[in-house]
Amino acid sequence: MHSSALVGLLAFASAASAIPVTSRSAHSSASVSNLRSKIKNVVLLCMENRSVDNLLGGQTIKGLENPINNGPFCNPYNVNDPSQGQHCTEARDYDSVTNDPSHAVTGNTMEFYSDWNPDNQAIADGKLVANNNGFIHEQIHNYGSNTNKTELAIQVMNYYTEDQVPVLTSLVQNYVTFNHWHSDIPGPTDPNRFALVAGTSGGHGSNDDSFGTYAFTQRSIFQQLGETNHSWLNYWDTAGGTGPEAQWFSWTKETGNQDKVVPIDQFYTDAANGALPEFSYLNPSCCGVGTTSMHDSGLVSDGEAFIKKVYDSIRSSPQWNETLFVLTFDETGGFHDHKSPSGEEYTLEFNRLGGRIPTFLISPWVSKGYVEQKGTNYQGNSQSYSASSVLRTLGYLWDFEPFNPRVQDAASFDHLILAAPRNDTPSLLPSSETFSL
Ligand SMILES: *[C@@H]1O[C@H](CO)[C@@H](O)[C@H](O)[C@H]1NC(C)=O
Ligand SMILES: *[C@@H]1O[C@H](CO)[C@@H](O)[C@H](O)[C@H]1NC(C)=O
Ligand SMILES: *[C@@H]1O[C@H](CO)[C@@H](O)[C@H](O)[C@H]1NC(C)=O
Ligand SMILES: CC(=O)N[C@H]1CO[C@H](CO)[C@@H](O)[C@@H]1O
Repeated sequence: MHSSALVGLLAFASAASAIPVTSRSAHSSASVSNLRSKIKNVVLLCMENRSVDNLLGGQTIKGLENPINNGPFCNPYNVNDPSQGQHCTEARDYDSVTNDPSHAVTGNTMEFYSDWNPDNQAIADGKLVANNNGFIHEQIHNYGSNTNKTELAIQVMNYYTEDQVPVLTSLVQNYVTFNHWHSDIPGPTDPNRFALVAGTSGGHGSNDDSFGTYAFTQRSIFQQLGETNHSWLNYWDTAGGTGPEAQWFSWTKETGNQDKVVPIDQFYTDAANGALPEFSYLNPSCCGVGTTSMHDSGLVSDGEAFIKKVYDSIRSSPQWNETLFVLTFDETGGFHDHKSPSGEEYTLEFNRLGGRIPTFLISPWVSKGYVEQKGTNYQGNSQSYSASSVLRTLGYLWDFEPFNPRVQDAASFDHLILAAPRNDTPSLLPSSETFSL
């Protein structure tokens, strides 16, 4: 056979295949040029405070490591006194968890290491490994005096069934779900949201007052795109509660880009009119019943209704055929997850990842019902994904260098973009009903 015919045959075979190429081809010029030729618009939605084992714990798809596939997983009521018993993961959780589990740096440390002050050097040396055993202990420590301890254990250990989260179940079955996507910082909301748009928490480990004041001088994705003539808008739910991240950066104000922070309702009309910018960053509302972020105190079903509304409007948009919708979370919210934060050293320099969070790629250009395992960094090393993976991949799409070594070292997901589009994507997601125990 003539060699060019063989090449043609192979190209056809790979275009027709539903199986994506391995993460070993991430960062390659072929993968990057495929990404650039297929994806023109990216929609990024970051929800609030849920772990993989909590929200996707009942998903039966193969390859996703979670309580229903690999559990049950158990935590003791007291990490220092096994005689107090334990609670194991079960298939039921509340629609709203009012005793917000701790996800501050100290709370996360207890949850992962069963100790508020683990030996940092032993962790750095790999001698002390997280056992993910302290979730109930931390919850009882915070709420135990007046509250039924079994209820507290259920709050952090139990998980949602496929029926309880029909919108997410449909996304799992129709698109790409990551098995190893961790929050960038083992701590709370704002530092993790900062990491998603800037690749760093800028040294911040808590939701301190400096967020929200155009105070940060770090380079953000908004500045990067603005300076290279790529269009962007930060659509936010004006009920507030998360971000809007574009307002955190001094660049936004100094360059007169405050008007790029717009109400979320405009997202739906822009999608319908084929007028979405190249980069749409979406902020859900938070926190409590009636808000959309899936934050513990809100209803998971309200969050599902919001995701459905966003999905349905992108899916019916004239821009659908060129759009990649990335749905992720900021951090684990203090809900149990059995996977250790893979990681480098534990120090307050924030060079260790947090727990696993649900993350999806949604597009006609990704495989159906595919679970992605670990990724690969630019040097070919196996790596967990994290928020920095978004900036790493967007750098390939829109031709910019990683903002810092952490982003440079992140696994990218360009290889998950197919060579041919699918024509079997659901035109609407199912409706979510409110449920109760
Ligand atoms: C998407 O559809 C438009 C309009 O039909 C077309 O011009 C464009 O080439 C398509 N994009 C891709 C990546 O197929
Ligand atoms: C605590 O909660 C559990 C689980 O809901 C329940 O079975 C138990 O009766 C409760 N205990 C008390 C003392 O209310
Ligand atoms: C962006 O657009 C402006 C105005 O058209 C132009 O002067 C500038 O060179 C462009 N910058 C880049 C990086 O393309
Ligand atoms: C929006 C928000 O802040 N959500 C929760 C997640 O984490 C932070 C930090 O601990 C909590 O304050 C919030 O309740």
